Amino acid sequence: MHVPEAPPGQGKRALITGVTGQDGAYLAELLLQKGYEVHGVKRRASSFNSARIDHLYQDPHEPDVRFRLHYGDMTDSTNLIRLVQEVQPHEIYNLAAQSHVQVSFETPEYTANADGLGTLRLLEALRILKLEGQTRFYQASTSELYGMVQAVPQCETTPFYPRSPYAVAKLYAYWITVNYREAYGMHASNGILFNHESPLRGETFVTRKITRAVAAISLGFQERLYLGNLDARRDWGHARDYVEGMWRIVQQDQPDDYVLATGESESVRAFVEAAFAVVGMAIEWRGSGVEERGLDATTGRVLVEVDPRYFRPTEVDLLVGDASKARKRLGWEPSATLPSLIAEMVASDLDAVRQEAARRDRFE
Ligand code: NDP
Ligand code: GDR
Repeated sequence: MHVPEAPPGQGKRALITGVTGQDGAYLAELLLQKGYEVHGVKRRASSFNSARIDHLYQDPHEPDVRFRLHYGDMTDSTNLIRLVQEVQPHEIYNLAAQSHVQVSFETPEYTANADGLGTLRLLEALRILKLEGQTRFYQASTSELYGMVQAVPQCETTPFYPRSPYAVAKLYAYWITVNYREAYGMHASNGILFNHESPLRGETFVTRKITRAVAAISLGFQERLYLGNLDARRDWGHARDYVEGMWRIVQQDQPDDYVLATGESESVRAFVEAAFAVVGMAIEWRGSGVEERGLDATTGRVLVEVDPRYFRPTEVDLLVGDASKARKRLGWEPSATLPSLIAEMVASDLDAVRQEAARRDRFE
């Protein structure tokens, strides 16, 4: 008789910090599909902040609920200890962070607290509760650790040179994860993830800012898009592929650190061109530096302008990752291409802008 295989997560509990963010939403969905009981940590906010995970919501009064939300904050040790004690997770995915590089220059102390010390608090919670031998730990590390270009493509052995308070905080988180692995034998791993995007990407990161603007401009609801450094190059993948990589890292017998990246790098300028091309608009660039403008090639209208407000005090010029180790050991491959990612994001923002317009019309 054929006995169907149990899903890999059946009987397992996962705790996700940052569940309301882009990656938290995709990861929660993935782990639920894999049969896990998923516990997410969300912050209290004065308005709803759960739009990305509302489709996963289950009424806690129903039987067999597998998705639960808990209030929490990475700056509150007592809260984290209590949550870990309550949930007794088999796996923790630490995704919570003040994740905006430019904002970290404005809020450096808070960023260090949430992103750096927050990671320590979770690791200590595991030790205090004597779960260090049982609970596996994933730390959301970042290609921002490489910062100032030392070598390309960047891999697990490339030296770090962080270039923002965010990256410095994440450097602490990276090393404290390694240290707890070595000191206490914890199954604690870092995923060094290069930029990954999706229709759920926060609206102030450059890709989503561009795709939203392209949608609004092409439908006549926005005049112009203001950007900072057009020359920065990034290795952009799809968040859905990257959360699968996170899960695979945690499933390995031995904890370790892995780069996840596509191996391709493009400039912000090229991303702008590709996004406008999705709506049939071609961009012609004129001028240079702060004088650079992106013109509609057909009408000559200025669509893109440089605003130095978006320049960073220290910039990361070039990121391109080498994910050979992940490919070999985890069997991980990114499935999305940059053109398919951009097309998906623009299509989703066109829908969103149309819906907003329809809503506005109803109220007028
Ligand atoms: P988001 O900014 O979309 O999500 C961050 C999450 O962290 C949100 O749920 C946010 O809550 C929560 N959060 C922020 N501060 C706190 C706090 N003090 N206590 C509890 N929760 C908090 O980020 P992404 O989903 O894009 O990224 C996930 C993680 O991966 C982050 O740690 C990021 O730094 C890292 N990373 C991201 C990459 C990317 O390209 N996306 C690449 C490499 C690493 P709220 O919704 O309330 O704001
Ligand atoms: P990044 O992402 O800093 O790489 O961090 P972001 O999209 O903010 O910037 C990418 C590059 O675009 C340039 N840029 C602009 N950026 C923003 N946000 N807004 C603009 O108007 C603009 N114009 C040009 C930036 O200078 C930069 O060079 C993201 C975050 O998700 C981090 O949490 C994560 O760790 C890294 O990716 C990997």
